[in-house]
Amino acid sequence: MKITVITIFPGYFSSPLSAGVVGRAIEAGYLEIETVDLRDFTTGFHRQVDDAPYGGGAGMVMMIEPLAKALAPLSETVRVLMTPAGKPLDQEMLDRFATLDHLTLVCGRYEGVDERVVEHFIDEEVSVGDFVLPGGEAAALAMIEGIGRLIPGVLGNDQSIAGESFRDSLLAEPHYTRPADYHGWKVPEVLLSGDHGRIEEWRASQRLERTRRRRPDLLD
Ligand code: JCQ
Repeated sequence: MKITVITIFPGYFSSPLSAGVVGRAIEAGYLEIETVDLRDFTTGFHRQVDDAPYGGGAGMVMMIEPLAKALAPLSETVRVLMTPAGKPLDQEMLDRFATLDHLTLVCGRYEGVDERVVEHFIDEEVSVGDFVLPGGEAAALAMIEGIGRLIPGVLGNDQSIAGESFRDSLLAEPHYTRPADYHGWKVPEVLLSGDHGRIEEWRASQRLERTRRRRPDLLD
């Protein structure tokens, strides 16, 4: 799979994408990340990508010309704009994106992008949460990490993907490892019992109870 990222900060992605599961996925050739510097598509000495909004008001708007030039050759890909006004990202969307051959992520910033870019060059607008970032780079990185681990062969153990939070609309159960007693803080007895029926029953009830308390919206 290939992911093209359009950004004014192409260097932003190099260190996080060299680490961990996704770093290995890139090294092993499962995933290719191409960063495109939006300023390469500007004209003029100042390499300007933003301008004042028509109608007045605070802040700046990303101009159509550099984005149009960067996105035109990517019309065969699915083009996603990272924006707080987008559809909230969830595991189902990541599953779908992970099946694509080529995905393009556009990192928005300032007050937003000229709406004509969205109309003519963007397939989907995606948000990683109800908060505002200075730019879409961290949101794109979250997408890349979430997608990368789903590419067949990358994680090795499909069981760990099948059993995780959100896969069945439930939060994960609490986990424990050694020691069984840390200065008096004990691991739940059931996990030491060796009774796998009881253990799975306990885990299922913990997932349900946690979801009820923390994320009742997931149960609706
Ligand atoms: C992405 N959740 C938050 C900020 C405008 C395209 O327009 C804008 C993009 C940004 C950067 O992205 C986010 C974001 N998902 O803030 C303002």
